[in-house]
Amino acid sequence: MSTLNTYAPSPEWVANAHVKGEAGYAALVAEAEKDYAGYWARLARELLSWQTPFTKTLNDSDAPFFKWFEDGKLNVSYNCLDRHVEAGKGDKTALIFEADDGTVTRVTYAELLARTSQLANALKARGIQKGDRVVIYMPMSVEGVVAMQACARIGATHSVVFGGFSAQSLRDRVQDAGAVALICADEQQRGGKALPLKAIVDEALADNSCPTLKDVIVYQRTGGKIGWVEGRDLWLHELTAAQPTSCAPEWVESEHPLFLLYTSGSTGKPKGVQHSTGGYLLHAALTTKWTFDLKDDDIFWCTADIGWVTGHTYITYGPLALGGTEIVFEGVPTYPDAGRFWQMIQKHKVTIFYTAPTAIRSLIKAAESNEAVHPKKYDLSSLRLLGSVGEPINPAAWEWYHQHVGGGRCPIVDTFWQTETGGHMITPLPGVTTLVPGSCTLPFPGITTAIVDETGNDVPNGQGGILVVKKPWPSMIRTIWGDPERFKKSYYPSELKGYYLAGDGAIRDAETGYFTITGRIDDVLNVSGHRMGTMEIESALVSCTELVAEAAVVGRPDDTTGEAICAFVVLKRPRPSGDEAKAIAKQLRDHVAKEIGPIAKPKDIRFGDNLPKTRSGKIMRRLLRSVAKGESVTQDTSTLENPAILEQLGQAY
Ligand code: 6R9
Repeated sequence: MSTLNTYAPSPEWVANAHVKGEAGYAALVAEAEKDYAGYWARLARELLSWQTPFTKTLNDSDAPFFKWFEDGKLNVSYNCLDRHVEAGKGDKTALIFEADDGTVTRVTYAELLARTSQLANALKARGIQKGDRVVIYMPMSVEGVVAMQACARIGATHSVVFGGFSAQSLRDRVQDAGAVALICADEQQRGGKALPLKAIVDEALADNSCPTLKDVIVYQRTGGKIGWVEGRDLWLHELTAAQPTSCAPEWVESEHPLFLLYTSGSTGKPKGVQHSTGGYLLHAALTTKWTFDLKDDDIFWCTADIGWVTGHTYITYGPLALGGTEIVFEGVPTYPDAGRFWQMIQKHKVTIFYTAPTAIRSLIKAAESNEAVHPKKYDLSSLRLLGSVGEPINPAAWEWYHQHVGGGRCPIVDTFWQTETGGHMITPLPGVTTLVPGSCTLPFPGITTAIVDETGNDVPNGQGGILVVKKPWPSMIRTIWGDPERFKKSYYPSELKGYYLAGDGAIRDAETGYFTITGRIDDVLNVSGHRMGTMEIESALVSCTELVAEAAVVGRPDDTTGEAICAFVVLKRPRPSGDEAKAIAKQLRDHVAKEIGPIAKPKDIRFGDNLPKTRSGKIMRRLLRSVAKGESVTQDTSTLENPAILEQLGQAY
């Protein structure tokens, strides 16, 4: 670590942050150590408004199905909207929406509450009630946030599906969740283009493939031409127009499922990660307050999509729970040019900016080849804090972000967390932590992350191992929707002493104890910060039955996207080469895009007459990873049944 720069917080930061200095951090950690439940109970009372106060904090009698604040009742939308209006902040801007074409719309807390209430009333009028599941397939929009808040208001459990997922992926999620309604837009506007959403919904629902689903509610974004199914499809504006702008919130138990969010695991089938109401909202609010140091006059911008967990916690819930002002951006970082982020920070005087390393790396590339989109061409002096999420940030990108975006003055919080954890787990706090580029530093106060070996024993600092969380925490995943056994097996394997298994490897610095994440230890890839299971992509490839006999997918390092997807494919016809191989590779990519979504398209496709296998028939994935990286294979190939295959795999298309 000595070769890297370190950055201590300035005295101003230590003096003014919500958590002040190492002493402030140590006091919180000590409080949590002394009385774990008491610590979280105190924070839950301070940060959230409860309709029925809880008297029990943590129930671990049915571990690993932990319950938090279980006899308390609250409503998330009340906490995010009403209470700020009641406190006289109705005229404060909640959302600053910037459309793809640059048009800006501001929405106050009072307006957001009115719109949420109207949609909540409309959903109730359609018979949707507490516990029903509603799928949301929306672009980045005020309406997307409203849809999530409206579900929360009536106690319906939402499941947002990212707008880049295919009809097949959408259908799987609607079916698995047993959704009764789907809220979508006619189209989404991104990068100057209108892209279909409703047409994909129609395809997903064709042939009555989702019998639980009764209503499709359509937000008119572009006015593009769409198909219409009478008796099923409804315009959002028609449904809400006549609805009253007030709607009594449904008070739900703290453990009531606020949302399901599907994410990739080691098997082919995505898992519906189920989150709670009270515990989730507590950590969303608390981490927004302490990690981002959100204050009343901040302009906060998280660039994630609401289709991912980052958009849930740090757009729809955390900043609103604290009554903050935030940006919601419809477009893409490269339109009309790669200066869009910097231009928007300048225009809206953004103070806190949270994005992904992959975006930073691609904007570095763009800035290096075109001065005009370099951040130095913009006035970014409003910024006071930067954040990173989704994948490890390499020190070079960190330094560039720090110097060129943060002007050397803004701390960077490199936040490690997962869909399953609900909010930040390991992260610097800006008024506390001396930063080291590439390290997510230390656990959030109260979070008990540790590094252990395969049997759950602590490994010493300086030695890598498996990242676990020793104690349950309020915003943890509650179960996998419909599959509690898979929940236990995936996250609480018996050999790990009851610790939560994150699925990442990590190492702690021998001197500082700082954590560095070394990457997934399972078959999950991280491409541009998007999680994808290798098995999912393999199943998509082999579902192209007319062409593909067998497929194996691995990741390899990529300068821009972090990891890139490499597919090894055995065709049902002779191994192609040249133009034919290129054409087939394109066909396969298109097929994967159709099955899962464009984000899952393999970057490299390599064809072989077979895959390298052991004599017992196991695909040698370690070897494939070396081939994908372009390394000369130094591993022992003596167990390889067909060594000649290796040469065939040398060419990537
Ligand atoms: C929030 C989110 C989770 C996986 C996680 C890890 C990787 C996320 C990271 C990071 C290193 C960070 N990851 N943040 N790795 N440093 N700051 O991204 O959730 O989509 O579920 O992905 O992403 O591998 O296990 P999710």
